[in-house]
Amino acid sequence: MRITRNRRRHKAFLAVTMALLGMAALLAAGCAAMRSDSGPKEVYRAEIKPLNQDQSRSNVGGTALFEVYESELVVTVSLTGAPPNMTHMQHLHGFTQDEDAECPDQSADRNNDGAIDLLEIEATMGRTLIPLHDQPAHLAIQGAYPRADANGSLSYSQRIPLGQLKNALKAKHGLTEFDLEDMAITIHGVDAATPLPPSVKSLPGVRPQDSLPIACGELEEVD
Ligand SMILES: [Cu+2]
Repeated sequence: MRITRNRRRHKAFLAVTMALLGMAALLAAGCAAMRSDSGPKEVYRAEIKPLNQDQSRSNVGGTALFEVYESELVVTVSLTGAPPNMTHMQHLHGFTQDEDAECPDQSADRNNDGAIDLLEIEATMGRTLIPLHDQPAHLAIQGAYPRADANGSLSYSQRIPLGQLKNALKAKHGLTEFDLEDMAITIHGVDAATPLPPSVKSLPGVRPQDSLPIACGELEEVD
């Protein structure tokens, strides 16, 4: 009697265990499938290094990550050493023809005033393509850019609708090939009180202190 009951219990226990194991296996398989479906299709990374250190008197560094999903581009920038307590313009720069944007070296300072200004970076980086603020797909230079805290740390994260972004790039710049590998990111802006030579050029209506490039990074695809 007792043995039979125990055996029955044991059988029931086995059945429940097998069912649970089966469910666990199904769940694991499901999760793995979901992960591979929802992960980024491509990932690009830029190592950000300082520019114009004589003017910025700072050592800006960090990384920018660009994750391309089916319908979104997710951008994450994290920096340290930026001029503190101020917003910093940041953009993806590039050429509209098939040409690789490169961060400039000191030879980009064509007028030899000691600073590589916004117009001088165009020779190696092309034009401003994508502003990394709160509405990048609008492509307007104006927007809410991230702010460096009192320690000079800056972090930015934005999900950009990819279809809208590509359409805007095509309409505004005639860009038909969207290739992040050919782009480079710049961070701009020194303290408003920073003395700059009058020859430092900027955009109309933008203080040269706000547009001076202070860091740059070239995008590389991550395998
Ligand atoms: Cu820029």
